[in-house]
Amino acid sequence: MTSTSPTLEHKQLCEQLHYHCHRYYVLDDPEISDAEYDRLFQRLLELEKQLPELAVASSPSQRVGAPALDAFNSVEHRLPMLSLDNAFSDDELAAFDKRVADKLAGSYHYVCEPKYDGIAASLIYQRGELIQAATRGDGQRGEDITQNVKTINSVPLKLSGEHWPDLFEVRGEVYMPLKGFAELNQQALQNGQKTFVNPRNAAAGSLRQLDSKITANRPLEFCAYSVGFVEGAHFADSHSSALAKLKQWGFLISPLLKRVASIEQCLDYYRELEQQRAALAFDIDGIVYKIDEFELQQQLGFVSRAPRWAIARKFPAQEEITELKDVEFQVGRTGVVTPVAKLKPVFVGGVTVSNASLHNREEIERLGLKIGDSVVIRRAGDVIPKVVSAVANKRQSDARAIVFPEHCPACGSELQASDKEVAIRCQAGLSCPAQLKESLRHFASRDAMDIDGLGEKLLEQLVDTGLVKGIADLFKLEAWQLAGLERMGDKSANNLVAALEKAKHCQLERFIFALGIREVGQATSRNLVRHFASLDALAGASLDALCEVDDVGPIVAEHIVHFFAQEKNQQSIAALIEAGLSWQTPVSSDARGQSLDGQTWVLTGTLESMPRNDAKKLIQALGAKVSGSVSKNTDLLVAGPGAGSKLKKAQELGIETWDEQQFLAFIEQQR
Ligand code: D41
Repeated sequence: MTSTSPTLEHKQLCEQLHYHCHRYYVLDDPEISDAEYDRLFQRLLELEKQLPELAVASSPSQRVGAPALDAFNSVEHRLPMLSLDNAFSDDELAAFDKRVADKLAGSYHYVCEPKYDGIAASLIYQRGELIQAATRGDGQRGEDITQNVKTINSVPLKLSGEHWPDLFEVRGEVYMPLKGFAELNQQALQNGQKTFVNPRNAAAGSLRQLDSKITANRPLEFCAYSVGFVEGAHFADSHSSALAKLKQWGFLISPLLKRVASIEQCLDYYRELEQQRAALAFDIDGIVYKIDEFELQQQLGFVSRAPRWAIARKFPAQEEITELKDVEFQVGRTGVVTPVAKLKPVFVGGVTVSNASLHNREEIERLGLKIGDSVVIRRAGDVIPKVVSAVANKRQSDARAIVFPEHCPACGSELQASDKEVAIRCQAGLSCPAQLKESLRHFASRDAMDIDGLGEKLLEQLVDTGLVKGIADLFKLEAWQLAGLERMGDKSANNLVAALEKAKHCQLERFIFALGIREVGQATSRNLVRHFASLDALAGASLDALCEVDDVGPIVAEHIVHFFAQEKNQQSIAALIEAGLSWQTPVSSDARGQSLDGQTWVLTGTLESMPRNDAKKLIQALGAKVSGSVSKNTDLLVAGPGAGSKLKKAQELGIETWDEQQFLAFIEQQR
């Protein structure tokens, strides 16, 4: 029997763990299960416990963190870490390109890359092992954060491949992906700790920990964007080829890089990325353009602290400061009273914002807000604007406390705080005009009963004039009553009556969604119909029976039972049926052309012929799931114009991809 020596076993384990860590964190394509990885890792720790000399600096065990430091050492950068000049408009970018063209004799290329919104860092590798990591600091000197950087899973502790220089520096950005950021803040909330304002602050705070065991639990990533000093082999003639080498050696390189030959293409890239920005997994604050050829970079040289061969084109800011002028209290569909910040209008994330959600009383207390404060507003992508903090030491003496109402601002009934949740609710149900309006709005919305012409202003009038006191009253409206309302002519009145008539014949799953049962969204409604097939069966279902439905847990089940147990809801449904509402249960997908049961499709880019949501419904109606991200389990990707990283990933994974024409042709066949 042969037994491997502990040293050899340790070496093999290190190699396996480096390999699988790279596959998981850099390539996003693991080969082994998490459990298997953990088993290898535990074995490594066991060996190092027996023979502590095996725990060398490049061992994967170093990723769990080291003993806490008293302070960070200061380190001097061998080559200064330069800053980037900014261009805030197309004109400024064109002026930059003109300066470049004037200085260079022949043609040149640009590499376009997203500007990650994180913390710049310098990593030094000797004989292929990470020996030091530092912050950028003032560009001349930074802080030694080696222990912290070692905990970042996408940083190779040992390089793969070959022919790396003996000693060299890799520069890049440490950042926190949005998903990890959301989870971290969620945890902080649950533990009663302070949340981070944005992913950038969270990344900075995580890197600044003297105890690297804390950093090890923070979801950080490192994306390499340039090479600093190099000793030994010269390995590239251009920025793009240097990055390609870094990729081979195990670094995460932005998947969105593009090499282009003209400033027009640089502008196109900006527009493309601006479109994709909201869907990216991480925050970016602009685009960086770099001259690709190293020789030309050298010819261009530097001005003070910034290279003449690179520039950052900034996106509109996602955070701005403005004044909190007042706080209003809105009553939602389920009676929850939400404080809403009324702001001095401010341009942020590409739109003018004058309202922002404040969530609940706890949030206001956490932020320590008063009316009159200067507040930081954040609007990322298409997310609802949020007040993220009050600007400390800018408070005026006349700032007023925010007082929570004791009575519903819409119906005057007494508000109640439940002990199970933070929310404060109006208990009046549909007799509260605010709840009635919100319920009607939800009922009529596109994804629910899809009643055309029943806009917000009209609903307001219908409730305020008393024409509609319950949802079923909608179907009793007559054209002459409608025509008497503001901004309603005979034609729109007739159209609305026709739309209501049409809506009477609906699908059961839409009707269930339209009822507005708490936490029952479109997907759950669909699953409920698949399972129970009729409204009566659903209304009579027990908690246990409900829990058997896909995606339904005890809480949702409870909401459903509670909803159907309430007499006023039973009356509402009876009144709707009385008013002529009827529905068909869905035709099983087998009855039509091809069934997509069990398949997972992904939609990306914009579709020209229909909103993406409609395409989603068509696919779901055929039995497939529609997922937001491409993985090995994806069966097919439909890519419209502007498709980016998802398309690329699908191609890399060899997943079948259709353009819009192919998709439309397929849908046509199914009809
Ligand atoms: O993604 C970034 N934040 C990023 C930052 C990037 N993609 N490229 C960068 N390139 C440079 C030069 C051209 C100076 C090598 C940078 C930065 N600098 C940078 N980050 C912070 C200061 C400068």
